[in-house]
Amino acid sequence: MRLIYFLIFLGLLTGCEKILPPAPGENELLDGPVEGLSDAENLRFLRGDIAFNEEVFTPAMGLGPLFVATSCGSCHAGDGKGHPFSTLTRFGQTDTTGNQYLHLGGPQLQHRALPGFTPENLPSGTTFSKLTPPANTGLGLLEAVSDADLLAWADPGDADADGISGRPNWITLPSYMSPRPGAISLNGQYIGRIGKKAAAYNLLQQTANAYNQDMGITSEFEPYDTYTGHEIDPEVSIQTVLDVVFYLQTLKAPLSRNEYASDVSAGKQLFTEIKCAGCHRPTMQTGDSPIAALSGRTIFPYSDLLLHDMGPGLDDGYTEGRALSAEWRTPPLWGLGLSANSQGGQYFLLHDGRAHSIGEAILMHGGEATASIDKYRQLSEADKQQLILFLESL
Ligand code: HEC
Ligand code: HEC
Ligand SMILES: [Ca+2]
Ligand SMILES: [Ca+2]
Ligand SMILES: [Ca+2]
Repeated sequence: MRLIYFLIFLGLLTGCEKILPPAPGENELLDGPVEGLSDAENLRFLRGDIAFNEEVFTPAMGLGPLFVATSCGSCHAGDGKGHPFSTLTRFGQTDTTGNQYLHLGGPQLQHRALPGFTPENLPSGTTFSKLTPPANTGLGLLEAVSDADLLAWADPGDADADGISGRPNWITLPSYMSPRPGAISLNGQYIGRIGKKAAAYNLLQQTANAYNQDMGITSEFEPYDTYTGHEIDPEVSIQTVLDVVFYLQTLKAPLSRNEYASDVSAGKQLFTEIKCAGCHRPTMQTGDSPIAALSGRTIFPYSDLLLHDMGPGLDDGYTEGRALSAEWRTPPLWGLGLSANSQGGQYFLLHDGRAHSIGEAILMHGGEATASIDKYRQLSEADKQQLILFLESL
C-alpha cells in the first residue's frame, strides 16, 4: 500500500510518463516468430500460439483426472523462464536401470486431481527433482543442429584433459517417432536434446508428454490416461499438437542487447578465456530443416546441448534415462538477461531455481566446471562485473 502512495507521490512530482516503464523493445520480448516464415507458416504459428498460450483445459475438455496445471502458458508465461511456483516434480531413484516407480505414478508427480480422484504423493524411498520451466525460445533452431555436430563436441572420456567431458543422452524413441534426417544412432538409441536432462528427442515428444503428464490430456501420440493407465480416445487433436510443435519450432531466438558496449565485449572475452564457452558454446550452425527459415542459420545459444556432471551440489539423486543424477544439459544462455522479467522481477536460475542471481548460479557450478569456476573466483571485481554485464546482455 505504502509503495502505491509513494508512486502516486512520485507521479505528481515528475509527471506519469517518467515513471511508467517505456514499451518494451523488440529485443526485450521473447514471443514472436523467426524471420522468413511464409504466410501459411505465420498462420500456423498463430494457431499454435493460441493453443499454447490461451487454451485452458477444463474437465469437459478432458483435463486430468490427474494433472499439474491447466494450460501450457500457465507455466510458460510469455514463453520466458518460469517462476518456482510452477515447478514440475519428477521422481525415481539414483541408478539408471529405468524408473522403479512407474506403478506408483513415476516419473512425474501430478499433485492435483479432479474431485473424486486422489492426487499423487511422493512414494517413500524415492528421490526427486523439482524443475522450474525453462524459456521456450529458439528451440526449433536447436532442434535443427545436426547430430553429427553434437557428437563432435562430446568428449566423454575427456581426451583433451581439460576436465570437461560432455556426452549425449542416448534415448529409446517412442513408438510414434521417426528419427530426423541424418540421425545418428547407437545400439538402437538416439540423441535426446530437449529437457533439462535432454531426455526428450524433440519438440514433438516434449509436447505430447506435456499434454499427457502436465494436464492429463491424451493424444494420438500419448493415448494413456494418467489415472487408469488405459488407452482412451484423444482429448486433443493431432493438428493442435502439431501446431503447438510448429509454434515452438518457430519461436524466434532471444535477441541480445547492448552487445557493442565496451564492458559487454570485454565480458564476452573473459567468458571464453575462463572456459565458460567449453560448455556454453557461443556459436553454431543449423543443418537442414523442413522449415526453410530454420535451415543453415548461424545461431548464438551458448550451449552444447550435451550432459555434464555438475558435481554433488547440483545432484538431486534423480536419474532420467541414461542421464546420471548429477548430469544436466548445458542450458542455453540466450535470453538469460530477460529471465527476471518472466520470473516476477527476480532471477531463479539453475534447474530448480535455487540461484537468485547470475553470480550465485556461477558459484554453484561444480564437477566438470570446477576449473572454469576457479578461474572465475580469481577474477578481479571489475572483471567479474564485466562478465555479468555480458551475461545480462544475452
Ligand atoms: C506445470 C507446469 C508446466 C506445464 C503445464 C507445461 N510445462 Fe513445459 N515445462 C515445464 C517444466 C518444469 C519444464 C522442464 C522439464 C524438463 O526440462 O525436463 C518444461 C519443459 C518444456 C520444454 C523443454 C524446453 C527445453 O529447453 O528443452 C518444452 C518445449 C515445453 N516444456 C513445452 C510445453 C508445452 C507444449 C506444454 C503444454 C502442452 C507445456 N510445456 C506445459 C513446466 C510446464
Ligand atoms: C562443464 C560445463 C559448464 C561450464 C564449464 C560452465 N557451465 Fe554454466 N551451466 C552448465 C550446466 C550443465 C548448467 C545447468 C545446471 C543446473 O541447472 O543445475 C549451467 C548453468 C549456468 C547458468 C544458469 C542458467 C539458467 O538458465 O539457469 C549460468 C548463468 C551459467 N551456467 C553461466 C556460466 C558461466 C559464466 C561459466 C564460466 C564461469 C559457466 N557457466 C561454465 C554447464 C557449464
Ligand atoms: Ca484426460
Ligand atoms: Ca504420475
Ligand atoms: Ca575435454
